[in-house]
Amino acid sequence: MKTIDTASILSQFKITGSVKEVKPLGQGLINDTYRVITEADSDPDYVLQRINNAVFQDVELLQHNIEVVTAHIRNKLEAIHADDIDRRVLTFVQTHDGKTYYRDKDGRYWRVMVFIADSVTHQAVTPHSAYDAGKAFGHFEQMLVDVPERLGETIPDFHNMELRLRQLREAVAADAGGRLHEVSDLVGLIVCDAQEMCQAEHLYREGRLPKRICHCDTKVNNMLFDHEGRVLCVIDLDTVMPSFIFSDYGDFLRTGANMTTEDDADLTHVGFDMEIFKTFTTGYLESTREFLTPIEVEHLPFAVALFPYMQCVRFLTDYINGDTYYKTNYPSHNLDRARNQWTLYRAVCDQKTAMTDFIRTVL
Ligand code: GN1
Ligand code: MG
Repeated sequence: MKTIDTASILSQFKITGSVKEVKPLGQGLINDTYRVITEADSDPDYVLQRINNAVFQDVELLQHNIEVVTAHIRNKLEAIHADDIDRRVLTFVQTHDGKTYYRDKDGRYWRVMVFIADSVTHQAVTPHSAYDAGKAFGHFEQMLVDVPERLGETIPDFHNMELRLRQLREAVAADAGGRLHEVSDLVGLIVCDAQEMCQAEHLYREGRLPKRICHCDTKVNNMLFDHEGRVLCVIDLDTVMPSFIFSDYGDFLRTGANMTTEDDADLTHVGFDMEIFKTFTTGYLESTREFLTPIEVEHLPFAVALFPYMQCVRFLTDYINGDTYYKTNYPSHNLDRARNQWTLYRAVCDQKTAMTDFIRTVL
């Protein structure tokens, strides 16, 4: 990788103070993120991020969405006189020509946010933090139900199951990585359930399911907590776009309620934690019950199954393509991820009735 002249990039932005150190931050699979530490305590630290424009091809639209959403949330927080607003919503730093991103001479895109002081991220959830996360991601959606303009999709059809299956079929047909013979069993299993897993797209076409502004990457590590364990703020806003609320609800449980990490190759570790399901669902419904429609509520258990299924399809597609999308650490990494997600999907399917019953009792 080419060395990055962070000083020259940072000089494009209206940051205050002088930079002491720039070091890598976080574990995202898509963007490259750095923490920028400034000399004086009176100056904030910053987060410098290279936007992966192979994944997010319309950076202008992406940053526009983020500007609209953060401004909308800030207005709402101001209206209720919330305290500590700068730690409850992200602040993007402008460039000297008034943009929230900078394109360097090599065509790479950069942006800078204020680092939220005294905040931590968690990689795993507890029943307690899952409740808080449910409330916070639900509240995030609730604050955005009345965004005054139509936002674009930063990755078109990002969580469209029909598209993801089409991409799998194309990968299978091309077999670019020469790996199809290793995975035909899993491809077969996926195909068997394909029809059922495309329900949301059907309902949408029939006009029975709305799209709303969703976060679309609701992992616990995409929220900041204070040192007392309270949620401060939802971060990683690249995928904020119109989607089915299933995205936020289902994708959180995909990582949060899996009893192990999404790439654990020992499938005996994979399982669906009903305790996490219950607390997350309780928090989520507290924030969203006012605006969710009966069809949305009824399909929440479907959403819990949809996301491991979809992520299995996405990892498997990338494996067959020869690992062109996700960062991998070893050759079978994407395949291990795909088998892990399939195992989780099966575990979730076994709990469908229990999930439906629980949601009924909450409501
Ligand atoms: C990617 O970079 P990260 O970890 O936030 C991906 C998600 C996947 C996830 C799987 C834009 O998110 O959709 O669920 O990896 N984001 C994009 O770990 O594709
Ligand atoms: Mg992330």
